[in-house]
Amino acid sequence: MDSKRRQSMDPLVKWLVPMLYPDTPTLLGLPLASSKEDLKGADLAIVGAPYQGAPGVTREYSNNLLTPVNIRKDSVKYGSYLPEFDLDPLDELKVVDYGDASVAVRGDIHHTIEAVSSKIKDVLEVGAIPIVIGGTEVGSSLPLVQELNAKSKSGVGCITLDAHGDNMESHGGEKFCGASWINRMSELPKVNMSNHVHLGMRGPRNFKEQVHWYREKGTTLFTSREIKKRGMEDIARETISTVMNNTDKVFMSIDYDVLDIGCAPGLDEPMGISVEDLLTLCLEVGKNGIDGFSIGWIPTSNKPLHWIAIWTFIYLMAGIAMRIKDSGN
Ligand SMILES: [Mn+2]
Repeated sequence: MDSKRRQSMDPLVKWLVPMLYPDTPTLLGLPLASSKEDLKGADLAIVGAPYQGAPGVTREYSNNLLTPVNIRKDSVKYGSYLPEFDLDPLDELKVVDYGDASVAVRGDIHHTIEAVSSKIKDVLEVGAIPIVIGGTEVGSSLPLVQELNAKSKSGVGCITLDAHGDNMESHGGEKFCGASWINRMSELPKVNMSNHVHLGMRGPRNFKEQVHWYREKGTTLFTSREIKKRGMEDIARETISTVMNNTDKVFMSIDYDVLDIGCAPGLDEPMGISVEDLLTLCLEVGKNGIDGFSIGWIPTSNKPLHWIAIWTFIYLMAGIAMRIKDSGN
């Protein structure tokens, strides 16, 4: 199929969008990049990270493996034109779906990181922006920031959104897990934590030591109370200037529990930010330039959360498209 995207209801009704698996379309019906060769000329490329995460921390993990597949399935009802900006980001950007990393050893985090990194490397090599989906952050956001670290000359600016710190030294004896991946990120040579902004942290699943660790390392920490008080536009401005200060790469990772429980059913933290705040940030980050984006953590098969995740990706693309239009390229 040569259509670069779904432009009417027909392809959906007739199931004519490009298929990644027999029952799974590409994200938004984007062209499928089956090989590294197919990535050439792409501005952005989707990489799925089918990783299960560790069991047994009282949450529903059982669908993590399928996060990249489920999000793709729930995406095909959307096009990409946004009336609110009279803009179709896919008029400006070539975006492809590069499929899933082949995580052959289920549950092995080091193998997962290697498999996901290899796909990310391919995307970066052609000068495209990797958009990683799934992986519970340690298997998606961590390999992404590692690869940007390897490419960076002056430093990587990091934007992370999460109700939780995710910065423990280790959890249950595991140094590479969802609760510790930001600690591993801080050890990368091109990551200066004064270029790190952590947004939306709140609530009683965090420990005092985690907040102190962030303060000591120089991270800018915005709790969701502070975001609400100051307003996201102001917070977004400060976030962007902090992560772009003397860096040449910027990356963003979203744990959707940053959202209030009222708009993230199935996730477990009240008092979070709104969907509008999240989308505002994505748009602003896109407008200012980004080198990698990770949709890391959606533990349920809850469709509304998938829809929100797809919107964040579309708003990020809209920001990038506005940037391209403004620069006249
Ligand atoms: Mn979290």
